[in-house]
Amino acid sequence: MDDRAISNEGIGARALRKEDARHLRGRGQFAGDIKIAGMQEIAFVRSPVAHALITSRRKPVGRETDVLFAEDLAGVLPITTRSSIPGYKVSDYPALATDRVRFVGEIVAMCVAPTRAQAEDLSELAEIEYADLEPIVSCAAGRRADAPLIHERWADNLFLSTSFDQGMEEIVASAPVRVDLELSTARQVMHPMEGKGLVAHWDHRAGQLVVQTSTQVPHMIRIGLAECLGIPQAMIRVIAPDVGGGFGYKCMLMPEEVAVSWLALTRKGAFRWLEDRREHLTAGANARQHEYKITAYADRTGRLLGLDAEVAIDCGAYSVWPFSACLEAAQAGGNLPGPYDLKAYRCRTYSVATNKPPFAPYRGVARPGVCFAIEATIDAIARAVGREPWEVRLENLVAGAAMPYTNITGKHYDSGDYPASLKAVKEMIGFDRLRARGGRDAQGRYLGVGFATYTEQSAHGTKVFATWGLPLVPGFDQAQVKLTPDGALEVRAGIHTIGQGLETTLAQIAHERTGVPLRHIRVTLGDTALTPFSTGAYASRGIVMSGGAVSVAAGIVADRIRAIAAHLLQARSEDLSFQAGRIVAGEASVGYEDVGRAWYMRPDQLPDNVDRGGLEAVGAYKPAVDGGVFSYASHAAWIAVDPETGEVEILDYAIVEDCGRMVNPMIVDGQTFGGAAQGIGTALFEESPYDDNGQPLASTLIDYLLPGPTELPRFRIQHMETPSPYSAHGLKGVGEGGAIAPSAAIVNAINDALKPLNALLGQIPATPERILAAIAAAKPG
Ligand code: MCN
Ligand code: SMO
Repeated sequence: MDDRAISNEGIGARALRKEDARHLRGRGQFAGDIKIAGMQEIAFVRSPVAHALITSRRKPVGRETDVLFAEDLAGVLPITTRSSIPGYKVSDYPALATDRVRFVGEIVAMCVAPTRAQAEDLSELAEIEYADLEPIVSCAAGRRADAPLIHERWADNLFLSTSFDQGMEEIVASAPVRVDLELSTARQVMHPMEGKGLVAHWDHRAGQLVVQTSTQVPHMIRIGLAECLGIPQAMIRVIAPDVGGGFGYKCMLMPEEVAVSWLALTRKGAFRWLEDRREHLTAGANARQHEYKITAYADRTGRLLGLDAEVAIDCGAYSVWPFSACLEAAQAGGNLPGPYDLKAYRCRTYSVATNKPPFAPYRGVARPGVCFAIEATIDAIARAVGREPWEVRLENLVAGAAMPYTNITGKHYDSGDYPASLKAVKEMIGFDRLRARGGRDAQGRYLGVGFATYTEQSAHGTKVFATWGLPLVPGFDQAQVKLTPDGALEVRAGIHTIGQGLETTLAQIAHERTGVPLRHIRVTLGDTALTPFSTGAYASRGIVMSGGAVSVAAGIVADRIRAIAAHLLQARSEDLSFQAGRIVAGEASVGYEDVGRAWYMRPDQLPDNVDRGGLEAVGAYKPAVDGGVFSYASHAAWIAVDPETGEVEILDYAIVEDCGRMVNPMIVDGQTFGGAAQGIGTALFEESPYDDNGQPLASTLIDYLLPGPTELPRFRIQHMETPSPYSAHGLKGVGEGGAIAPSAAIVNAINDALKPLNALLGQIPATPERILAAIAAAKPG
């Protein structure tokens, strides 16, 4: 592959984002902006109780066709997520609850009216009676031997339990240092700026159900909808309009999508549902809630010898499609060893069904919890052996010289220098100066520094998903590139831009291969009728997978451009270069429009030896390794804790990051900062608690604290750029990374600050209450 940078618009350019022009002016088109004549709006009746039998339901008299119950949706199949892992239990997730509800917020009825307000009024008139069942609201309750069953056909409340054991026995007997930790992370909701929403209508001309849905994965949604509705995929067109953030929330098929699509299909009309913030907070899929019991073994210098862990995930009531309730635990078990060189590891995971909304992947998928857990463990070992945490961390990290390195859970770390990133971030935060400064500030606040290093697996292959039990999630992508008759370039890819900038970065890659100026490249994404297949934008796969596919397709078109230009210039095609928007041979040059005109309008003048493939090509791509390519970063936080109020202030935050070659360093910065902002939410603020009856306690943004600009530090970032040997252009993903480390770095910093008080925090978010409780519980040193 020709990788020479040919201009300042290609790979590596800080190009302005193409999508910003419309978004900054409020001219984007989101699901809420779509208007179709005669379109009706939907409101859902949702269960007010966590676990109950539905004993009766009655429609308001005269409005029977506008209020729909499960029995009305004849022939619609429940969302069923299968897994190839033995022991996994399938949960049938109905679009509308049939005879039983399993979480507060589960849909019981669908109401249709000309406006949302009228639909909501209607929803008050449906009469539904429930007979309460005992709710399960924690992992511990779900795992009790006498626990009531959430899915009556299951033998227990576990979606799955797994175990891994390699080399521990010897270590347990002989290790000189042992530390024990219990850690937990809160349940969270994802809060994209735009909630979920969709418009479904019947297109009479095409004879197709058209579903315009705010999604990260349009082609996957078509597969899932076809399955649930029992119609051929070709009868469905899924279009992703502008998407105001997804973060994982929009990478699954939702019951609302099935129900509203069914309406459009059967009534041949247009219908819309827009999630409101309260629905998102109380009924939307949840994320993050983990519990860890960890015992780590080390030598007297802090060298990690073995790790023994138990992880329980509060998975909610149903598996989401296609990722299942078990992806989180699979990722947790596989990633807990982190960036460290570990020779012995035991891990049991429990994916527990509870009476809460289903559990979905959220930016970082398990790794924010896992990073918090392993990094707290490293700091605990450092305390046990009396050394600085960064030193112990540094000595345990996989060394640069060991790359590529296959870790104990089989992850193939492809390239990079993890210790170098830690050393760099330690410099950047000014560690020695901060230590010399002492542990209190003028107001009496305790000061602390914390570090965290992680790997971010990106662009996982088909086998990786299969190992996680998900044979339906393939690891490859396709893209189409076409030179128009007037010399512009059209790029089409089935992935979608959800805020992460692919409209721009895919164009940069196409420019890199063809030399067509960026302003003449138009990128169309996320429409099953217009774009080749892609599984979509998730798992930090976009730039590697879709970028790779665009590179392949653009490479094919570039070769054909050269062949035609060579004829026009009477030069050898190897002697041509792309310069300043033209195709150049020595002193002579032609424009892309000359090539377009020659191929499309005057084929009679082209000699027979010119490639007949045309100026349009589909490229398919998967990286040279199936296990994904690994980005990594080290974060450092400097914080102050007020021992009177328990309040934390982030005084400085530094990141040293390596995602291989960066296509657009400005976007990589933005991705990392945005992720880190969400990570800070996880670390300090966000929590979706449930009471003993399974009622959600955070139903407004007053209860659920999202960090805003005033809570966020001015992030500082440095990049390392180690190209992956296994991906096109050496690219690695970066979309999730920023969110992974903040909890770890910040809680390590809090515990560093509170060391003089002997207080230790093992639960996030690190709210003032929890910090004061940790101080109160501290044993005098
Ligand atoms: N990029 C780059 N050079 C690299 C790597 C990435 O320029 N070497 C840029 C690309 O524009 C790419 C973006 O950074 O699109 C993110 O990279 P990648 O890791 O390939 O992630 P995806 O494109 O697959 O996007 C999904 C990813 C995930 S999984 C979540 S969750 C997430 C994230 O991206 N959700 C986001 N970032 C988000 N950003 C916004 N604004 N909104 C979301 O919902
Ligand atoms: S949670 Mo990201 O969509 O993989």
